[in-house]
Amino acid sequence: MSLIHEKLSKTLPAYQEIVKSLAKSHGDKVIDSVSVGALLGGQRGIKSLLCDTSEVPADKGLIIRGIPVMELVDKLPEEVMWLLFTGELPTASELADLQSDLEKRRNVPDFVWHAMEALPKDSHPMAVFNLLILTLERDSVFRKRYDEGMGKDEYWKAALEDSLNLIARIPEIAAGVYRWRYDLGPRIAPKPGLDWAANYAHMLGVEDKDGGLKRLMRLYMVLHTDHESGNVSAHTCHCVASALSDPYYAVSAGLNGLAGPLHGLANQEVLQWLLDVLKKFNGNPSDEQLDAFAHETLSSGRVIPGYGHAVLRVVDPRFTAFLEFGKKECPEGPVFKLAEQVFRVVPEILKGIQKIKDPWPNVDSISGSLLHHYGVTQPRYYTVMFGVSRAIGMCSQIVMSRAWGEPIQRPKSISISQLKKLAEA
Ligand code: NMX
Ligand code: MLT
Repeated sequence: MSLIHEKLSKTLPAYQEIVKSLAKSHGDKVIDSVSVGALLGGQRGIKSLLCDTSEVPADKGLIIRGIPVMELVDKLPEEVMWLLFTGELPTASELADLQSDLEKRRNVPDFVWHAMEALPKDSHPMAVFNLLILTLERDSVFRKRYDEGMGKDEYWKAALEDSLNLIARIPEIAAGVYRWRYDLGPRIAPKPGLDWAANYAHMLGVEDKDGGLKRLMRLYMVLHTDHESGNVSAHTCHCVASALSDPYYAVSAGLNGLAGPLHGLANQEVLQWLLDVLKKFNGNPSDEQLDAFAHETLSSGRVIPGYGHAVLRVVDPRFTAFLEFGKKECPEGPVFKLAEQVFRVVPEILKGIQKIKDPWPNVDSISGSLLHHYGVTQPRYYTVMFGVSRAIGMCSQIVMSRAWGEPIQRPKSISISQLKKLAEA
């Protein structure tokens, strides 16, 4: 048994007892209410989900298991993975055990590549990536064990098996999509001994002379792992997994939500927007030119991608982490410099628009400028990278939910006329 199994076997069963006793002793206690505005406004702010892996206070941003994300920027994604699953950072031997466990599990079956090669080349990389994750469902341990009649207290163990297999294989799948989609030549095999994120960078096959892409990928994979459970991808994943669909179904479903332009696809939209600016002004613009370009975008009815957030009301700390990385690693890169300039110009414009609640940059406003600097120049691929990392958070949330025994989700809907009646009563 790997150390992560051992550790969770000791800690997870207790959650079910806590939840059972809360339901028994406080089942009728009201912790929130639903206003008409909240119902019509995308359920914003209603406390109706459980998530132990991370939290996102509006005035602070991402905190993973009690640790602010800015304190995790020098960690490896595998360390943050251990933290998400167990609630603690790993010791050196726990980290080594997890890394060797992932290495043993990472062989991608041939049928995955056959499925990829059957698709039209101009498919969106996110559609290809999500579909390939779904093909792995064939080997789901959770589904197999469910069919054999496993008991409820075994659910989290089977979900953990699928999660580890999925996380082990996902960088190779994502890199395979990149090389196939952009005709970059044969797939590149993982390199034994390289850490998870560096191996992903290696398998992309992008020239990485000074190891900058590997350093960026480690940070990128840490920053995107989790963002509590109300965001579209995590929320979707929870809902699907609550029907006891296995982690492959649930993560693939969550990633389909990530592919929307208001969520994870915003990183693609941002880079495209930045490249449009550079093209229009034949290089980096003046602040006045950039201001005019942003106003043009807004007056055409579009959003400024990478700005605003459903929860945050401050600069996203994940943005700050990338900004600091860029200032150190590529301060003169033209796209990075433009992303910095947008940060200086755009919040002032958005602050002047009353309906916008958060004028500040989110993680997507800058990530692509760094990828572009290191030679990953195809914006339509960027959300796949977000997805590789977010799969870790989604899997940790699935395992937690199966451990505390989350039942099938089934909120109640009402019709517009019923809402009108209730509102006017
Ligand atoms: N540019 C223009 N308009 C905006 C922006 C923006 N960046 N942000 C919000 N608004 C508008 C929004 O469209 C809405 O307009 P309307 O009432 O006409 O529909 C109004 O301001 C109120 O929106 P908020 O309550 O401030 O934001 P909400 O919680 O509804 O949405 C986002 C949050 C993130 C969807 C929104 O800020 C947005 O569309 N931002 C740009 C896309 C983006 O960067 N998404 C990535 C989010 C992070 N992620 O990785 O998932
Ligand atoms: C995320 O990382 O999921 C995004 O910032 C969106 C969100 O939290 O709503």
